[in-house]
Amino acid sequence: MNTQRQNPSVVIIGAGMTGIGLAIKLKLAGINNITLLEKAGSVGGTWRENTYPGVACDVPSHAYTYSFAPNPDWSSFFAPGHEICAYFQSVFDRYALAKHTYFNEEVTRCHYERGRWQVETANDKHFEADFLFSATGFLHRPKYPEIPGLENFAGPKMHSARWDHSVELKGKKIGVIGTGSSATQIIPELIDTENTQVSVFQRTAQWIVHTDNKPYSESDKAKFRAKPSRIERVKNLSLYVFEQGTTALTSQSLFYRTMHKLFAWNAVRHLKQKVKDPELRKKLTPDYTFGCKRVVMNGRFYDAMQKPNAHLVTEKIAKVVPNGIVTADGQHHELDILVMATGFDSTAFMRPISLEGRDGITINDVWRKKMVAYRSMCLPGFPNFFLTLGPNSPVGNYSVIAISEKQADYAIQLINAWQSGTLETVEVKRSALDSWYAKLKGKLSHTIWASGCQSWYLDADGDPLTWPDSWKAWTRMMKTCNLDDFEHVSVQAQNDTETYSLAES
Ligand code: NA7
Repeated sequence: MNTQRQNPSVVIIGAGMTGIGLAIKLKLAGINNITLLEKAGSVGGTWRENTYPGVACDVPSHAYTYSFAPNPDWSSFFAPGHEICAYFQSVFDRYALAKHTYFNEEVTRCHYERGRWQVETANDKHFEADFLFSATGFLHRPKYPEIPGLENFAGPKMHSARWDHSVELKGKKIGVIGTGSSATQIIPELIDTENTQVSVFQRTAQWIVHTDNKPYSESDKAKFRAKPSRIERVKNLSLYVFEQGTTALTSQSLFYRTMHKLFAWNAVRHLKQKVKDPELRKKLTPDYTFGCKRVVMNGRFYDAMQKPNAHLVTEKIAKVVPNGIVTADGQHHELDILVMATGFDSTAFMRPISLEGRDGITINDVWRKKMVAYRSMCLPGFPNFFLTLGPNSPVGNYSVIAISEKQADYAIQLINAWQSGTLETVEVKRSALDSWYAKLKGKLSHTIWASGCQSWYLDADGDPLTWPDSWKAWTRMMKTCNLDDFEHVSVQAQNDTETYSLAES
């Protein structure tokens, strides 16, 4: 191993789920010179920011857990947001990451100069590193609706990801725009709050898979503690179900086409069983293919929408006025509070951070035509830079923790290749990115996500930003690095007697 490269320095932007997991994976791989830069004052990323009533994960808790830190203490099958945030804090503490972390340090600019990454923050601090990781997540920039008059609303108005807990909800007329995963968690809570009237403005009906959120008793937790293999069983079974669901959205095989039909049939059956009023049922029935938008996992929304203080509005919103919303049919819906559960800008990725690679090339230059990254992580012109949860990394509804761990393992293989001198720098070839994406694109156009609905899975051209194949295919791809796809493979290293092997991790 090249002695100068034995102790690479690494900067990770973001101390959320991905940043924490990545720092730990690097430490476990013997890479200890790590700096985590976090813009907020605490860890947790999206789970710190989303504190709306009812916030919970839509992936089972034991499957939304780091492989190296199982948690016997989850309170329920789908854990609430605050508990997930506390879990990340506990893992952060257990692995002593505080000494690596700078809080309230918002990264504004990163540029590659003199063979290293120069990182600047809003506080005018400067960091330098051999490797740079963006771990900013992809659902962190709230998307506000563009509705005439929105700025004129006189009462409290808030995005689901910016919940204002000082706002009194009791006795209020509340409008909720949106019926996605966040909205369907918030709405039952608002409806069950004393004396509220809740108007739900639905633009598109959702496909909803019914989930029961079973609490874990103290005795369940004791059993998990006594026998960790029980946790593994629950985790593996949950992930298996998600894996099958994902394959049903991407595979063309008869078996999975049939499974896809069964998923859709089951969702319709659930809707029919739950919602008795035919008119309400019709309004809640989606008119596009199952899975085209991210499938909503929820067990309370349909019941809540049948309560007397729930009002489903499907007329298009025409404008917002100081005391409510006026719909296209001219009806005025009087409101005291307006909630915008309108999702996130899923295409921002690390932006607005200014990212400049070799020779001044910027992220906006490289993404001008298409937002793509080789294996969703590497960009030509950006040596020793890794994007986590980048374009085409969502594998259906699969656990993003599992995805981010595989990405960490993949990056570590490439860092090891750099350490050994096999790669002078870790920089993917443009041709490799183009041919990788060409193969992907061929498959993307046949997926459910490209079947004609609007969703946060799509880029500006309408191409899905998801992985178009199974979880198994994705893990196969991430297991090994094809070094021929990278620039600057060292001739000396190629001739070295000490051969470098890409170990499976
Ligand atoms: P989503 O899934 O993007 O849902 C946003 C919702 O807001 C969806 O129902 C949208 O309707 C609706 N929306 C957005 N803009 C408007 C306007 N202008 N007018 C009316 N309705 C609007 O965001 P979530 O926060 O629920 O979930 C994001 C992810 O977080 C989720 O997938 C999980 O992975 C966790 P549309 O369907 O576009 O017609």
